[in-house]
Amino acid sequence: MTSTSSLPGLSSLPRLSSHTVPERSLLHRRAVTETGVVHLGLGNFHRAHQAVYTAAALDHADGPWGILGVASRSTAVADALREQGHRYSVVEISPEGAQVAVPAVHTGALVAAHHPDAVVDAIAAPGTRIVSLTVTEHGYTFSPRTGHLDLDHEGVQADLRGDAPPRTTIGQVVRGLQRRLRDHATPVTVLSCDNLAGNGTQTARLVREFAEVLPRAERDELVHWLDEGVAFPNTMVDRIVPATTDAYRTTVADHLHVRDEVPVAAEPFTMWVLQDRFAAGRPGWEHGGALFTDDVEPYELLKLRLLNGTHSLIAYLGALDGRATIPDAIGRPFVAEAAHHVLHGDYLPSLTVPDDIDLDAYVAQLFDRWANSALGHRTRQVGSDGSVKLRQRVPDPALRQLRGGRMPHHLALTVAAYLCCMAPPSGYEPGPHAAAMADPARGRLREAAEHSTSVRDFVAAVIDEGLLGDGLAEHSAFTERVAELIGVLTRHGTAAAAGAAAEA
Ligand code: CS2
Repeated sequence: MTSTSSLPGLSSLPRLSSHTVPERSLLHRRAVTETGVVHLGLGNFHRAHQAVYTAAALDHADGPWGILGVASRSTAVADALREQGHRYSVVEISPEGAQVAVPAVHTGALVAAHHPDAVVDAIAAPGTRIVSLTVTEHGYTFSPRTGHLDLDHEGVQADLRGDAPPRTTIGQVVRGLQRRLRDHATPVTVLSCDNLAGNGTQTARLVREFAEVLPRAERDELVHWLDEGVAFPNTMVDRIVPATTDAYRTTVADHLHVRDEVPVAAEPFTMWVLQDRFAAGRPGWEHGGALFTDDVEPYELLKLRLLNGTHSLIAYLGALDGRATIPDAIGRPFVAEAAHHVLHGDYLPSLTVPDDIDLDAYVAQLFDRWANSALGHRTRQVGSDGSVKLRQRVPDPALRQLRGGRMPHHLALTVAAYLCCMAPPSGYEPGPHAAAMADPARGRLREAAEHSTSVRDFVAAVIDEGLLGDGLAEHSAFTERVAELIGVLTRHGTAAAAGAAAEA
């Protein structure tokens, strides 16, 4: 979420623009005019990740890789980018200090909710070679229970009716592809850059599921063309990117002597691993350090489980312990210990570590990254949307342990702490950081809690309803363990619950 500045001191500075940006801070110097990428999800992550790799590619060689950024609803970033000639700064924050750079790769910015037709037009434009996505787990409109396209979702239903421009991401992609097929059938790549396991494969499946329920006259040719003309590579993306605050606007002002309303902050670490399956070419992202490989899955699972999965536990325990930020949370010895346990004991056994990864160094680096206090990454940011995030992180490793006869105590603790943040049992006060977490399932979870006669019933109800997919319902011991840990947590506190998970 990016809000605009409230700092009066900055108003006397010139606004960041193509004229005021100091040359030394540009990541590449030649102006990019041709738009080859339509990016859905103009949030901070995209601007600190893909855009920076694209700047490195364009610094190496010119190409038609300008990016049209599409925000879904929020106007703040798109408006500011237009006012700033599509320039913004990336503030790289490490304990040693800040560095500021400007990736000038965007050729346009629009808001889908205001110009829904323009999104379809852009995806269908012959010059578009890549449609990339960072719409968060929540943006894929899959049913948490089945993982399939949620045909009960109002937005999906409206987009399938097709009597108005599409509003969901999958609807926009399919309607854009449909138009593309009708107008010229030039191949294109749809590139998911979200934290979903097999993100390309999942996106291809959701797109196909949408196409398959269209009326027959629209369906057959489109489904065929999805196989022939559209590529959906898998990718692993990694960079910790917090929400923008005034502190980062001040840092930009100090470094560049301009006012940037929409800078993004990011840690120094960045990683991108992609399958090299593009239907219409791609930027030379390897010049920014991206790794191309046929087998992305081991990297994806490594990151999704060790980083994201552990991150969730740190965020929920930390928030319940009154910690506003991830560095504050991991600074609590019992949280750090629980993070070690979940990472080594519950997530690691479910992975094959890629040959080129030095596991000890990777794990040590994760703990350093979480401890980056200058970054101020918030527990409430990582804890938001748990109902869609945990579905990607917890069930597979948990089922693997349970089927092997072992209880994944720290995955149970992750779910227990999440449920305490969302729908606390009466008498337990989870505090402001938990209350600030946004989650589409919060209302549903609260209702389930109100209709349950015990914590055990509540946990059983949410697991049976498919909050974590449909496999865990068979393992009542997991439900029991989550309920027990909620009991310890609400009666004796978060440290005691972590202790109970570790002792078992
Ligand atoms: C975090 C991620 O919010 C979350 O769920 O785990 O956003 C994480 O910071 C990024 O995936 C890091 O690459």
